[in-house]
Amino acid sequence: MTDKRQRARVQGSWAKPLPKPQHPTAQDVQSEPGSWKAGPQSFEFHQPANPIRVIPAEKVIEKAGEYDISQGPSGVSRLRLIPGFLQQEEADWMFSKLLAELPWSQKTNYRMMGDAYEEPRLTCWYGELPYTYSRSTMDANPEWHPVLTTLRRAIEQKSGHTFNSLLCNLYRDGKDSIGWHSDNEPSLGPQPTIASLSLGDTRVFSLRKQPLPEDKGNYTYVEHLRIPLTHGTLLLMEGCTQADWQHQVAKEYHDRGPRINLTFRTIYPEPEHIGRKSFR
Ligand SMILES: O=C(O)CCC(=O)C(=O)O
Repeated sequence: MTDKRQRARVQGSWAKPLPKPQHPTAQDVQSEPGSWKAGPQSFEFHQPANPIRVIPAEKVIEKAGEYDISQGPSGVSRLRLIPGFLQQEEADWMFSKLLAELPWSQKTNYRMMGDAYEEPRLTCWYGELPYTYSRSTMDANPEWHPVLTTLRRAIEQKSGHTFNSLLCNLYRDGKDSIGWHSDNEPSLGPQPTIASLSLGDTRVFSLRKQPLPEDKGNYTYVEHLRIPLTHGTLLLMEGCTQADWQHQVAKEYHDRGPRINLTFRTIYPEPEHIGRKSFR
C-alpha cells in the first residue's frame, strides 16, 4: 500500500473523535422535581411537585353482611349481601324453569351519535310501565310469571322494600356481559333500591366509585369492589349506591355456564320515557 493510500484509510477510519456523552450537571439534577440533589458530599431527596397517587387495591366482598361502601355528602352507599337466600334445590328448579319459560330476547340500544348495537346478553321486562335505557324502550309487561311473583314477595319480605318492576338478564356464557353503568334513570327516582337475585353459574359483579369532579371522568384512582355472585345469592344496593358508584359484569376469559340475574326495581311514571343511562 502506498503511503498516500495508507493515510487515506487511516483518515477514513479515525477521522473524527466520537462526541463526548452528555452527563447531567449537578445543576440539572437539582432542577428536576422528585430527584436527588447532589452536593459535594451528600444527597438529599426533593419531593415531586405533584404528590404520587396510589391506585387503591380492589376489595373483595364474599361474606353475608351489610356493607357501607362509602359515605358522601349526599349520604351512605350500602350493599347487603345474602348468599344462600334460596336453597340449592329451590334455586336449581327456578333456574331451569325461568331459562325455559321467560320470553328472552336481544335488545338493540343506541349510542349518543345514534348508531345501534345489540346488547351482549338476553333480557326481558316485567312491570306496568315501560322502561327506557340506552335510548331504547322495553314495553310494559304486566303478565308476571308465577315464579317471579313468588320471588318478588319473598324479596320484599326479606329486604323491607317494595318493587313494581323487574329487569331479567340472561348471560348465555362467559362472553355475555353488562358494561359499567348506574341504574340512575329519572324513572327510578332518587336513591333507588335495586334487589338483584342471581341463579346459575357464578359471575363477578364489580363496582367502581365515581371519580372526584377534579379527576374529570378519570377512573384510574377510584376504589374498586369485587363480589362473586353465586347461585341463589341476593344482593341489595341501597342509598346512594347508584349516584356514587357504577357496576358491571365483565366478560370472562374462562368458560362459564348460563346465568340469570333478576333485578327488582320501582319505576315511577314520568312525562316522557326518556332514559339517560350510561352505556351497558
Ligand atoms: O347481572 C348482574 O348481576 C347485574 C345486572 C345489572 O347491572 C342491571 O341489570 O342493571
